Amino acid sequence: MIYQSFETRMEGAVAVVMLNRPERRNALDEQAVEELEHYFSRPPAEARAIVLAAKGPHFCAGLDLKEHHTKERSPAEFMRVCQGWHRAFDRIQHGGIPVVAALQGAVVGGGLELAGAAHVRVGDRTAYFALPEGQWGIFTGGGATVRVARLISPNRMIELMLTGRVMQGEEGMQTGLLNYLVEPGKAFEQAMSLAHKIASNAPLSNYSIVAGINKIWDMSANDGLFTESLLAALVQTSPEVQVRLREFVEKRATKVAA
Ligand code: 1HE
Repeated sequence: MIYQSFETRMEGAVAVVMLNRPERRNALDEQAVEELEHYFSRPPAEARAIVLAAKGPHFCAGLDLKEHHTKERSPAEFMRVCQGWHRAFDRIQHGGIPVVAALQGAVVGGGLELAGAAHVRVGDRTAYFALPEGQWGIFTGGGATVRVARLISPNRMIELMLTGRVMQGEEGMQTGLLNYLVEPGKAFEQAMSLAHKIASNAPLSNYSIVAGINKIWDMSANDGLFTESLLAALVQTSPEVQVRLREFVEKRATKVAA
């Protein structure tokens, strides 16, 4: 399938999804969100990790404000728009394939919600984060109250939204939004390198890591521990474990090194 809002390609076992509307700062219109849902619902069978990146100096300016302005949606219509964003970003977060986001420039509003659905975030020093919805008299609708609040804390999210303050990369690191902060222009390279490393893990381990940990976070401790034991029972007894552990036993495996 050819997508209008992003380009896709494979680099080895890593799939690349590159937002490609830099002239609109990669703002997300309805079509873009539908396309993201379509892609992340059926990523290429050979993909073991996905890098989500964007062309141009900005990762994503969030909701397409021009489309929203033109369409003058009713409450029911916009509720459906939001639920479309939720479906798409749920596919990213819970699809079972690790997603590494490469961020530069504006990562704002729905752009931050999109980045928040990835599992690892690499920002370069041009990246900045904001939730400027208050300025337009709107609210988040792409999952920030759940994902961004969980990443940076509800308290920080409330303050960011009330003041419209912009958070820079260092603060992104301190608050847990970013996993890596790299020099300008280097986010994609770093994200690809991490994705190749991630892709070398056993797929079932990766599935449990990205789909399991977030799901278990929503459960009671009791349910979480039970679910962990079920996941571990499946993963630890899969045939691939025998092969990988034989390498360890026969002293052929790479050691954990400080
Ligand atoms: C857009 C959008 C957009 C740019 N929708 N068209 N998001 C925001 O509040 C971000 C609003 N945008 C900005 O603050 C700035 O555009 C940026 C900081 C992202 C980039 O600034 P700059 O100087 O590089 O570009 P620009 O000149 O402002 O924009 C270039 C073009 O992109 C221009 O169009 P042109 O036809 O005049 O060339 C802009 O109109 C267009 N553009 N951002 C549509 N967002 C599910 S709810 C989610 C809630 C939200 O996401 S609220 C949106 C938050």
